[in-house]
Amino acid sequence: MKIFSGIQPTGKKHLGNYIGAIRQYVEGQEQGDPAIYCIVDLHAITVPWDPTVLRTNVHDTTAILIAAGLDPDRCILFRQSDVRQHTELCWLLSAVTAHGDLNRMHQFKDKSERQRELVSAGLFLYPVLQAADVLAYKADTVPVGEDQRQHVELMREIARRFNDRFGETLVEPELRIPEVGARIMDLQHPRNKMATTGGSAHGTVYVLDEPAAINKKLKSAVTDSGSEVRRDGEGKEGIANLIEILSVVRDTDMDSIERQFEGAGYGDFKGAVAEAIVEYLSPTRERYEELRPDEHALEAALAAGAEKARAIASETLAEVRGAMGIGQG
Ligand code: AQP
Repeated sequence: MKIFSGIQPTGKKHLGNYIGAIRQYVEGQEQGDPAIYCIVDLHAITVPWDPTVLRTNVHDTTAILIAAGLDPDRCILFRQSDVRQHTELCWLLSAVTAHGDLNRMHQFKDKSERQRELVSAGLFLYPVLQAADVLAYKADTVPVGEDQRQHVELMREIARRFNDRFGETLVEPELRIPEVGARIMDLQHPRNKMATTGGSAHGTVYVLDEPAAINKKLKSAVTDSGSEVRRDGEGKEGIANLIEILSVVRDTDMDSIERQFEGAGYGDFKGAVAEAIVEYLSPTRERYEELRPDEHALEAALAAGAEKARAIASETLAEVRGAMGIGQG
């Protein structure tokens, strides 16, 4: 089974990214043949960016992924812009992508509303580049959080349309969303997902947060005027989110968490969630501190990954170009 997933090089990955995606990447390393993970710097330029910061962020994200458990010898970990087949395939796939489909994408609507100066054509084409990322490797499975469901459905549609028009060439990938933790919510605004852009500072727990910062954010997490630690009922989004987080980080089911905290106050419950998150993230933060200074080693890992990725993607591109009548043939 070929696994593919991409992650943006926003230097500060948050708990939602970790639980929804990075945790699945590490598990996928055992099942993937191969498991391919891409740091998508070309996606990062669809909204305003600083060139120097972007390079730094790629290193930060690489170090976080390795610190979390990705082993560049057991998976293919690379930077998107190092494999030019992604951009070429994006253009080729744009020929079989409906403008109307791109117009319906929730992420485009949300992100374009937030742009003050320029809504770039790149932001509109973001899902086509994402389709190219996955389809270039003929991946069977795409592990992502719930927010990416619509984009994966679109890439399936693009693969189908390509195959109908040019013959069986591309693979329609399956979406893999975790049963628990597919949509971690902002601690201050529990009806909104925890997010890199548009999230609240106190409601977003970062993978690299120190224990004191995590405790403070959990202490001020929004709950409700009730007192019961349970996830169903009017206005329980905040508590439900904390139950879900605790369930993932402790690897226990949500019912037993509700039973354990029956009769306990919200203060004690939040304290337990904070402690569990600190314990969950600390090994990654500590390992990150060791890995991050050696940029040479990070670049070497990315370069080796890009070489392996290029070998696979170039084969697909040759088939796609041939099928479409592009180039010499
Ligand atoms: N709140 C979340 N809960 C569960 N999974 C999540 N993901 C994102 N937010 C949550 C998953 O993380 C992976 C990487 O996402 P990305 O590459 O889009 O990185 P990002 O830009 O840092 O993610 P955000 O927070 O979603 O930022 P915005 O909103 O600015 O784009 C994906 O698999 C995603 O599903």
